[in-house]
Amino acid sequence: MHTLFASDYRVTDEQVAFFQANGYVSFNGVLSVEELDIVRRGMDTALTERKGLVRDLAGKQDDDERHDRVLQMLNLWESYPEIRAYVFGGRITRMVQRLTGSTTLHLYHDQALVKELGPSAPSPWHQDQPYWPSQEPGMISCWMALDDVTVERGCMQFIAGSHTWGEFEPISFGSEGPALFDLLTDEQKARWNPVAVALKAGSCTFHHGLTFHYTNANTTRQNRRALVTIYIPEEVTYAAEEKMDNPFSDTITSQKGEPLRGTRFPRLA
Ligand SMILES: O=C(O)CCC(=O)C(=O)O
Repeated sequence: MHTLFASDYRVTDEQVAFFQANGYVSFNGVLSVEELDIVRRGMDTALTERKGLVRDLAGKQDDDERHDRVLQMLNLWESYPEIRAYVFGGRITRMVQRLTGSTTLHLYHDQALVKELGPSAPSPWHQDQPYWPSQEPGMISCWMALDDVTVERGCMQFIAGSHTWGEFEPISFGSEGPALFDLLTDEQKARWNPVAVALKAGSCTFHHGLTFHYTNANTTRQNRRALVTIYIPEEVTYAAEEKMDNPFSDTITSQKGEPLRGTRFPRLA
C-alpha cells in the first residue's frame, strides 16, 4: 500500500493564488479509483465497528427517533491502516505545503463526516478556528469527497474572502446560537454570496480555518461520506486556556505561545 497516495498532484501557482485570495480551493481527481476504494473501506469499517460510539454533531441522543444527524468519527488514522495510508501517503501533505507555504506540517486530526441517506442535518455556517487551540490563523482542512456530492447531498459551500474577516465566536452545531448575521458588518453581509462546490468522489476542497462554510442536509438516496484532515503549519502556536476545550486538550505538549504540538499530532512533513 506504501506506493499509493504518494504520487504528486500538481498545484498550480494560480490555484495557490486563488486559495490565498478566497480562503478555499477545489481539486478534481486527487485520488485514483483504487485509492478511493481503500479510503472508503477504512471509513466503512470504522462506521460498522464504532456504531454507537459515533458522535452526532447535530446533538441528537442515541435513543432519539429522529435521524437528522451529522455523524463524526475522529482520528481514524490511529486505528485503520487504510486511513493511515491516506494521511501519511504524502500527496495531500505536499498540496498543503503548496497552499500554506509551510514546509513543516503536523496533523491536528482527521474526521469522518457522514450524512446518511434520509433526513440528515445541515452543518451550519461556521469557521473552524474558534474550535481549535491555535492562536494564529493558518490551520487548513482538506475535505475529501468519498461520494459524488451536490448541494442536495451536502457538498461544501464557502463565503469567498471570509478568511480575512477575523475570528468569530464558535457557532453551536446542535442548537440555535447567537444569530450569525447579527455579528456581520454591512459590508460582510453584502459579500455573503455562498459558492457551492459540487465534487466527484476522489476530489477535494481545502479551506482556511477562518473561511465560513456550510453544508446542506443530505436529501438524496445515497450516503454522503467525507474524510477531513486538518493540518498545523509551523508558525501556528498554542492558545492555551484562551480557547474552548477540545478533544485533544489533554494531549497537547506545548506551553502557550509555543508551536502547537501534541502526542497525537504526528509530523507529516
Ligand atoms: O461536511 C460537513 O458537513 C461540514 C464540514 C466542515 O465543517 C469542515 O470540514 O470543517
